[in-house]
Amino acid sequence: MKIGIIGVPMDLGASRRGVDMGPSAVRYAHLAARIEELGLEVTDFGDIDVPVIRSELENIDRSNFIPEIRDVCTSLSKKVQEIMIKGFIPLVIGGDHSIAIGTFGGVANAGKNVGLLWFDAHGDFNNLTTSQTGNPHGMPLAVINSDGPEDLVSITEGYDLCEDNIALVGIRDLDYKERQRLKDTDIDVYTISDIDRQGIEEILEKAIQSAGCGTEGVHVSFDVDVLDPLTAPGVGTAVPGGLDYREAHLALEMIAEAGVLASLELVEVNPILDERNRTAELAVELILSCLGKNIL
Ligand code: HAR
Ligand code: MN
Ligand code: MN
Ligand code: MN
Repeated sequence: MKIGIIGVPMDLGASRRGVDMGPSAVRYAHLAARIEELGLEVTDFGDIDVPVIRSELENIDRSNFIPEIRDVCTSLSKKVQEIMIKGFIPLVIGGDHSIAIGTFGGVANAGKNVGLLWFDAHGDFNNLTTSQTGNPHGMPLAVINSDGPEDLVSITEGYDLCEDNIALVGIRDLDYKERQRLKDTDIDVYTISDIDRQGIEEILEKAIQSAGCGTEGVHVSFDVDVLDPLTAPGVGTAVPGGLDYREAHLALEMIAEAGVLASLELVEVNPILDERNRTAELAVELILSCLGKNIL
């Protein structure tokens, strides 16, 4: 297995600044060396260029940055597609979750038939009309499912991802309209309360089966805010009551064990809010679990 790292230092899709520093924080937690220790080949392809925007953005509606997000996602999509065709498993490090549009665009264009496993506290299923914040990082799943600003939708267009092959895990914070929109789809939503009742193992079995059914593999998009903020304080948009340390590891270990991983993305690490880089260190550990690290 060859792993190709791509960093996307962009925070233009979120109100809170800082997730643009996520790729550095995760690299400084020894991402590449730790993957090599697993016996895998690693190439770091560096970062996607992201325009530098002045820092005083407090009152600016982030939907104004859709052209910049489109450009970043377009470059990312090309890079992901290119390395995937060369036989790498893309490992994309964000960045806010709007980069998922570019990552998935690349995976989709690389010619593999994949499903999508989305770990998140949020649904990321808004569009410009339903969003209460205008923040594009609350929209990428809707965009991938062909609803949203045309500039962004066009990046994943041409790939027919069936709603049946999308599974969300760990959800606990949906906006009112977003919730109804999700219910009107065939997307499988495994909420945190489903996990409370059935346990993470049973939920992952179902989610992997659901996302992967009839495909050649799954793309995993992991928003670190799916984790409990006590375990992962350095996240863009913290929501109490998330996955604990072992639940998150087990979920990713099960993906590795199922042998279905086509590509992996980890987003929303915010070093400004972190404590001594521990969320980035956890991010590295979780990536290792997803790439097949066993305890024994
Ligand atoms: N649903 C809210 C919104 O649309 C919050 C979205 C927060 N999104 C992320 N990514 N952190 O999951 O604004
Ligand atoms: Mn998200
Ligand atoms: Mn989220
Ligand atoms: Mn399904």
